[in-house]
Amino acid sequence: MPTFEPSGEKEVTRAIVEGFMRDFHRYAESDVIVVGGGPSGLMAARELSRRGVATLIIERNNYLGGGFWIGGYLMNKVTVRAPSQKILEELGVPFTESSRGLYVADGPHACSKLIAAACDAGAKILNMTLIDDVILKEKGRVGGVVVNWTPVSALPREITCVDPVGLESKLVIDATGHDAAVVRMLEKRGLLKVPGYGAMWVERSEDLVVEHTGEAYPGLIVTGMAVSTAYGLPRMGPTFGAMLMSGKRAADVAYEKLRESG
Ligand code: 48F
Repeated sequence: MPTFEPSGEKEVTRAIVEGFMRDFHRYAESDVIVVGGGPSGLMAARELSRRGVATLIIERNNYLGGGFWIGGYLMNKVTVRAPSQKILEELGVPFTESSRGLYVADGPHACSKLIAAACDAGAKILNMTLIDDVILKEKGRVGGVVVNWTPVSALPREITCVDPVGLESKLVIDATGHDAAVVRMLEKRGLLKVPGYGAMWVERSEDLVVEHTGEAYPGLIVTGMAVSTAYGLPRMGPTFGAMLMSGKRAADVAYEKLRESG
């Protein structure tokens, strides 16, 4: 039988508080904030982190992965169309070919590998955290986000008035899926017009989403299904290749912008 070291409750508590505070203090300012930890956001964060970019993922849920855990209709299989199976290979996700150029993998396996890849690359995660607003800096450029604990939003306003806090970054990536939460905040302020996503058409939507991935507003890059909402592009259903590729593209665009600005 193992004999455990004699750390007690207070040491456990201090370890958690100190670890959290160290990260929170450090990431009050990052190079890039990725809002949303689904497939596109995780991919973008992984690609940026592995290039040494300080990247913080903000996720409203306790868990990361968004819609990548399960495929369509609550079934545990996810699909990707060629050439995005190469990303599954890169992540070490097993898959089989279902029909020509269409590949299928287990959702939990694919999702956990992608989360691990983002963490291994050095991305930091702030979960149970909801975006409340954007920070607008010089010339109206997006310069970070305003956040609060997710549970605060579930409490009646009469009994809680918890001010949010601001986290600064050089760039923000909206990876919040169909919600396009950051884009919608700019719309609410009259700064963007958002058509919302169109009807399903998988053959068109994957190419279009990757093609339109990029800066939608100064300081704000859009990736994944948020692209479809932002530009009125067709939705694609339970196929994820474009999410992975769009995440990669968002990272490339962000990296280039960081380099340009020195
Ligand atoms: O929805 P989600 O998986 O977005 P995605 O990366 O991938 C879309 C696919 O899952 C699927 C599809 C195409 O295959 O149609 O839907 O574009 O992940 C979005 C993540 O963002 C979080 C949300 O909980 C999820 O994990 N999120 C959404 N709004 C907020 C947020 C918010 N306001 N603050 C923080 N996180």
